[in-house]
Amino acid sequence: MVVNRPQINSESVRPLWSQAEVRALYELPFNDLLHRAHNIHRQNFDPNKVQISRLLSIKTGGCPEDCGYCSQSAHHESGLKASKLMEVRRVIAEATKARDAGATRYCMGAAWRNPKARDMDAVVAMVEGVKALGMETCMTLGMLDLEQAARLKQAGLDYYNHNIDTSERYYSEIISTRSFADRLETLEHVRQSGIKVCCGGIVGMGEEPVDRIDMLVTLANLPEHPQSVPINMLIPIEGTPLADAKPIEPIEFVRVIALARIMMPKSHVRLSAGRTAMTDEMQALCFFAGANSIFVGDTLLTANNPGEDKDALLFRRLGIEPMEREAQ
Ligand code: SAM
Ligand code: DTB
Ligand code: SF4
Repeated sequence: MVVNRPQINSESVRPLWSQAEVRALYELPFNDLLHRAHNIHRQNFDPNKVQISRLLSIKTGGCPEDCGYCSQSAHHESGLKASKLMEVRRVIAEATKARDAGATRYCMGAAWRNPKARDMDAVVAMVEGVKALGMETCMTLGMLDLEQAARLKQAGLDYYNHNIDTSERYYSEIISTRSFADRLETLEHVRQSGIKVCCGGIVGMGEEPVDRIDMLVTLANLPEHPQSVPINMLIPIEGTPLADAKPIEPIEFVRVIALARIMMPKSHVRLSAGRTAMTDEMQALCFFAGANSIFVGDTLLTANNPGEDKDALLFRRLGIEPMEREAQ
């Protein structure tokens, strides 16, 4: 079956994706979908290079939001101990270790609904300090107003991570303390301030294929494609409402990666949370389908991640090399 690209929307230089068109892609025979995704991947990237990011939780737990998947929400009994904002010099010391181990991007995450005015000086000092190490910087701090986004841009922040997580339809099943529209608003502030957008979502939260498709349609139809698109596979956390969610079937997960690659050809597609539950073969299929970024290290923010030894071995077996840092 041939799936044609839609007409160019008169208001946009970029064709907009329709639900029907993406569904047709999603339902292609697996080999046809992968062939298509891999060709697009090769046209835009070196297929044997994967970008390496490292995460640090700079403020853990006690979050006022009620995201049903998250260990850090104060609404759930996950057993996680909450902590205060980390000291700037500790953050720089951790980033130095990550740089020396080969990471080119450092992502700092805080369990906040939004940063308070009193937090901004420390957060800005973290961006400046990590930047001075020669790394790309990324932060994920919850909602930002335009002024906060501009301040982070001025400090040298390269990326801001803010996920839409799922479809607009399914969003209220997962989170009740904010709306899908709130998410889009912060993304607009980030874009307006000139910071690159890192935006993706989670699959395996009991959603239907239509929700995965709608999520990707929203991402790919944003005014600009997010430069980075993290696709997380739910890590079920005990004590959270999604602890027993039905896992996504591995082949379905690879299909989501392939769609993200086809729909956002020049974006980095990150194989994010959930790799400890994936076989090497599943990850290899994801790289073939167009994933070209991962988080390394034993821990993500609070949950486990394959250690660096395991990833180094996987890269060797697949002939994959770390991608150099982008020219600034
Ligand atoms: N508080 C900020 C926010 O929500 O934007 C930043 C940190 S938050 C933990 C970053 C992202 O991690 C979430 O948007 C979600 O996509 C992902 N995430 C959190 N818990 C997860 C889990 N258990 N499994 C998979 N992804 C998860
Ligand atoms: C993203 O999309 N995934 C990362 C990063 N952005 C901040 C976070 C994954 C978190 C996994 C659960 C945890 O470690 O608590
Ligand atoms: Fe808070 Fe972010 Fe976790 Fe939601 S995902 S509970 S906003 S830390």
